[in-house]
Amino acid sequence: MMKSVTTMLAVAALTAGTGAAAAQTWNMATPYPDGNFHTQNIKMFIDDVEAATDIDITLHSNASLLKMPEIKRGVQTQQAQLGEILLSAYGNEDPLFRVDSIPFLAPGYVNGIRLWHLSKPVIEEKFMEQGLIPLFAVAWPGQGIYTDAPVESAADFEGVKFRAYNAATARMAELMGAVPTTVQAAEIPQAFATGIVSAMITSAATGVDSQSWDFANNYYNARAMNTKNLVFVNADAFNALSEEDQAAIMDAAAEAEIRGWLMSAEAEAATTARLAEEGMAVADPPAALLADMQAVGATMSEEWLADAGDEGKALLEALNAN
Ligand code: PCA
Repeated sequence: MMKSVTTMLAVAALTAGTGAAAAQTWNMATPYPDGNFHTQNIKMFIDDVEAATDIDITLHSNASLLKMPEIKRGVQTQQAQLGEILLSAYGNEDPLFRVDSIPFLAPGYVNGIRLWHLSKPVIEEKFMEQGLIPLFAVAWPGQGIYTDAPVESAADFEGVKFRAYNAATARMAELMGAVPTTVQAAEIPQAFATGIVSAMITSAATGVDSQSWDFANNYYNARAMNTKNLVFVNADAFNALSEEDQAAIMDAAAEAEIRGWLMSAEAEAATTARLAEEGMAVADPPAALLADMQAVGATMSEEWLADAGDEGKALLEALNAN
């Protein structure tokens, strides 16, 4: 008697386990806080996927499961099935991953979308080779400079401890005469409070996330570049899904990409206004600083081309063709 009940339960468990619609739980690791527009967009993506499939997705935002530099590896090893990264922070793996962080190469959303579409096939291929499938990419708002005291040109950054978030912003700081230190977004307030850095380049959105008015008086809205976040899924986890579930994820991703860029543009306006409301002096960069940053951008484009070879040359030619 006992035995047959056990057998029945075992059979039931096996049947449930092999059913295509079996509920499963996925984890998603992201680096940025809940109030950030990227995270809000990702929550809507998760809602869409959960509504269309039997997958339950637990979101671990604000680097709570994995720190940003660990997220790509964490998804490869299925510590999380889904992840979000700042693509350019992985720029040492491949020059194409960091092309969106070269100041003034493709500034603004329209250029940013062009650059994404032109670079996407190569980036996709490189992720696929690593067992990862890119789902969608969303740009940050334009990148500007935060300082405590007013500045006029790059000369004012000589020796200044400057917060960088990837190799490109570190190189930019260096070419401006500053001393870069890499600090993750979640650690910006502490880095300023403890004097590890006293200036940075980032978006108004990250300025609001880090309450930059507590440690900086000036925001120079240079709109130098719109570096992107990429959301991706572990390929084995994805390929194990039914075709319907795979299609539902791809549909939700396509929507999230379009919605995300619109949310980014809205966040750019709203968060720039918020910095001013909180008492920061928000202005365009002074002409001398802008010219210096553009010169730095031109140097970095050349350096990037030397690294990126024919693939890079073809990309920039396509970007500059009208
Ligand atoms: N925020 C991220 C990357 C670019 C941005 O606007 C950061 O500062 O880390």
